[in-house]
Amino acid sequence: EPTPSDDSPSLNLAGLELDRRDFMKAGAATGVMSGLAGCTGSLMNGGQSGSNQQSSGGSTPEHLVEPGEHDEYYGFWSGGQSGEIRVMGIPSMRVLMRIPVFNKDASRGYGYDDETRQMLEDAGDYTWGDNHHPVLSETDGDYDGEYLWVNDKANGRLARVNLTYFETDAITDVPNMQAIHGCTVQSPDTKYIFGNGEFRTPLPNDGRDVHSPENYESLFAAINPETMETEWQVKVDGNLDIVDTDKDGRWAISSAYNSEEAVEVSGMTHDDRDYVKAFDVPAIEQAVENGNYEEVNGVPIVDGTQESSLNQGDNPIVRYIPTPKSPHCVEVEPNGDYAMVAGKLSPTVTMLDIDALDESSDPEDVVAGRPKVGLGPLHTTFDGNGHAYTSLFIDSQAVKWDIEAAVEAENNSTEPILEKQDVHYNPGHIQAVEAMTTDPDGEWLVSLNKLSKDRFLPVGPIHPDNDQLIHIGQGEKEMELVADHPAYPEPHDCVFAHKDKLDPATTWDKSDYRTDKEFVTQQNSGVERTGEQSVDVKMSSMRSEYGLSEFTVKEGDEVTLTVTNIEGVRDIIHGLAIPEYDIHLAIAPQDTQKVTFTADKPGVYWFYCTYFCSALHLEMRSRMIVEPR
Ligand code: CUK
Ligand code: CUA
Repeated sequence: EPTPSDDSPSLNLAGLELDRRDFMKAGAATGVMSGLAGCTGSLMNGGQSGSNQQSSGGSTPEHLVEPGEHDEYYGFWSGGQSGEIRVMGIPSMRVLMRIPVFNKDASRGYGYDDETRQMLEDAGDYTWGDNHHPVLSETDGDYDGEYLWVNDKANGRLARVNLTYFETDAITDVPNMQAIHGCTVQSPDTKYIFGNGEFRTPLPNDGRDVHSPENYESLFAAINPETMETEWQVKVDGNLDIVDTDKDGRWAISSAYNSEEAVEVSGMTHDDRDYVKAFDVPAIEQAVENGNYEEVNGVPIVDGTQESSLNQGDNPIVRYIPTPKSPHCVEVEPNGDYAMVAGKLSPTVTMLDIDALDESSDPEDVVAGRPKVGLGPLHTTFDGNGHAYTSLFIDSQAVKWDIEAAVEAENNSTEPILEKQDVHYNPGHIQAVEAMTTDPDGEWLVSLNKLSKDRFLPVGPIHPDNDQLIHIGQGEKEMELVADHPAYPEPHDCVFAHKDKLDPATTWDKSDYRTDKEFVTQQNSGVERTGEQSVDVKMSSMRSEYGLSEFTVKEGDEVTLTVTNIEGVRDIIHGLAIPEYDIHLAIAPQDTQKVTFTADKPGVYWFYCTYFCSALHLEMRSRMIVEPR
């Protein structure tokens, strides 16, 4: 008997829940705000003050990764408003590393050395980002372990993380887009990274049309994965939300809301329907090639609105498929047959038949199934065995359902719902191992719960999220909750790759240096005055000294300090901190870091190593002497 973490006193699958579904349907159908308020109210306040009704969590033997053993999967978590990516092991749920992306992070020297500081400056010079959707590069529909991309919802940016070095190597500020929300790689071979500009703004957003919301636009962008340049954009009606692609490189399918194009919630929820947008990628490429675009800020923008001439006739570049109001996510299942559109306000998942996009001009033909999964469906993931798992925000559950049974249920009374697992509480994304490939492994699933409420020791009014690990069996009914995991605010999504698909470096290869940096040995450590007020300082670092025991500059000099870690063995990292100069470098074996600063404070500054590297780590320090001018 499921015991949903809900305030409804005796919610059960057969009775009360149906009543509530009907209640919600009535609200959505009539557009009556009181009906919707019952629903969005729950969505906003997280539903209910839940109590811990299921005593689970902790480690089970199958979940335990013994000391010295490795996890089976890498998990990459978005960090939300922290701006970082977190690397975790599955199934241990141990945090293995944090990768700063849109945020400065002294522990890795990110944003402090010249190269990463310049990268952040060039990408708008913001100090934070809001990353939601980490996605992995694919070759032939499988993760190839090369790169990860992630969006910045706050500032309309896209970043790339190099998975050889586990560091951010590119950030692009995508033109004409204020908030990139949905973000995905184009399967099967990562020809593009697609980003959805969620917020509608004037084009360009330079002060024109500020009081004319009817002229605001929401854009879909195709970004080159190598150059990180935006190749083209498509403007559409409504606000774009989440995007996924088919498995053949033809369609990118986006959820969308606010077809009313209102600027307030009441207007955004007025109509009964919204429209999923299916972008016909080759058709858009053709339109660009034919010159059917306007150029704004250097990017070709193709008109994909419903009135556009490119959308008349039998081969529109964007198909508008009606769905229940304000759907949340789109996820394409591993075979590439169906795209699952989670209802959010509707208790259903709308299944779109991807082949039918091409075969029928009647959008209603495209809907292959509408399983009733429960209240507040947000995201769906897959185990590769014909099952889908949908998160239910309001019901606080993960629901397992059978994909083919859901299609058949349209014509007979097949019951596609197999099992419901309580989660704690109010899940957003749900993700199974390798779920975005054409051949997921099944076995593990993580529910990213937005609220943890009573699950952990209280730590003040800002609570962690709760990421829960669920074992998923190969049979019909086998979801088992095995661990709770508090998460720093705030992951939205994650993606898991088998460990064999990655090949991380243990030391740097200097031929991989991204910018022009000299590898400094002990012999060529030294100081060179390059101008009246500029000095080049170069030095090596190894256990347990820097290549220079001191260097002297003059007050006001611009100092360019280049430091190489000449260690050849893994895990011997040297740091370099300069007190009162706000400088910290973290230098991996065979890596070189460079920092440029003005020596504006005369005095003696003991710069020292921050990574505990040897028994003489504490002694690993030298003097920077800044002589008064
Ligand atoms: S998401 Cu961005 S609002 Cu459901 Cu993928 Cu959390
Ligand atoms: Cu080098 Cu501590």
